[in-house]
Amino acid sequence: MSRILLTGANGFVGKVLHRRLLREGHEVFGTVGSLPTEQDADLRYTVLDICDRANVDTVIQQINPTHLVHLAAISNVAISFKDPLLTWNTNVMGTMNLLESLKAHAPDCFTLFVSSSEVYGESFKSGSLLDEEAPCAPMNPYAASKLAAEISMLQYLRQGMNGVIVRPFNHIGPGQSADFVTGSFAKQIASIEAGLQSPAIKVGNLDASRDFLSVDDVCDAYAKFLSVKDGKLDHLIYNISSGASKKIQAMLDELLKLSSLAIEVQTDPDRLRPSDIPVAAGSNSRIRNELGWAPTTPLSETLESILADWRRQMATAPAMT
Ligand code: A2R
Ligand code: GDD
Repeated sequence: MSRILLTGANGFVGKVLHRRLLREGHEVFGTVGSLPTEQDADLRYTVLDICDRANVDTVIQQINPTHLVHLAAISNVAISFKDPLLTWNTNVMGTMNLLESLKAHAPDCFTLFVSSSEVYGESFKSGSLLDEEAPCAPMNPYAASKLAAEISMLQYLRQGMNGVIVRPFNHIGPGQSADFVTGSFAKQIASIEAGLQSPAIKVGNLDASRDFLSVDDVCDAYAKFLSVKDGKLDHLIYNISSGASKKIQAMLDELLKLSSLAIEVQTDPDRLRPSDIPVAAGSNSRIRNELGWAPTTPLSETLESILADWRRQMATAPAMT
């Protein structure tokens, strides 16, 4: 049994992974920036601001983890454009606080650092499936901060720390915030169906394509990394991707088809970014060959479950005045 420290435990991925690791019989210590107002009864959290080094030291010393899964981050690209300082402080210095603390107090801990496919940035413009050797050329503050955190993590790995860097592509599912594309579209459709919004959906760039995965498949991958014996992996960096990309327009069409209402589509200039990766798709050969991981959830099933979740939430939302 492992003692797993899970940062970002009340985030979208953290909640799914927390339950999954508990089901597998691990001891899991989920940390959160601040306690949620409504807490899931089965999940218990420790408050930890990863930007506060003293707080990090206290928690690492108390828990003495065998594994760290580092999810906590400013995870939204649009927010990173608005607040790059917060993004860098959290994503880079927060990560370094954890690594420094592990080096001092739990040097044998295995760290799974969750980076992002966003680090490839401009390289996606080649239009080909990118593998882990593709050059990294971030196109936004979020991606730049994740790459900086990767570079700092590599120093610790070179100095003998045990761990791995993963680059997940877009992962979606019920529970994801409406700040992300499928959550935004599904929430609006459910609001319209519930009579809470006029029958028009606001969208951003529909021409972009992304490599989408279900959050459950991504959590499967994370669990596989944690179960590798002695943390001995052949590489330091792994993509987590489906290997195919899908247009945002096609995702919208599929979600709209799940509703019987006629809904107008309106471009909202506020949803367009100063720069947006046009097409993102990643090779998953490395993780497939070395860990035997492959995604199994059909995208259509994931979209249905996201919309069903928003319909449930909207059924209890206050009516439009
Ligand atoms: O601050 P909170 O309690 O809302 O927790 C957020 C946490 N977080 C922090 N935790 C500790 N100290 C901080 N200074 C701090 N700042 C943020 O990170 C939140 O629960 C979590 C991120 O959750 P989400 O935004 O829902 O991200 P998601 O989709 O679960 O992504 C997980 C990871 C991230 O590293 C992404 O960049 C990557 O996967 O794609
Ligand atoms: N958020 C949002 N809202 N995006 C929209 C919208 C909208 O209304 N309309 C179109 N888009 C487009 C965005 O311009 C982008 O091209 C695409 O949909 C996906 O946007 P997001 O869902 O916000 O995700 P992301 O690709 O910027 O980043 C996500 O994936 C990364 C992995 O590749 C995040 O989950 C990151 O944390 C993650 O690292």
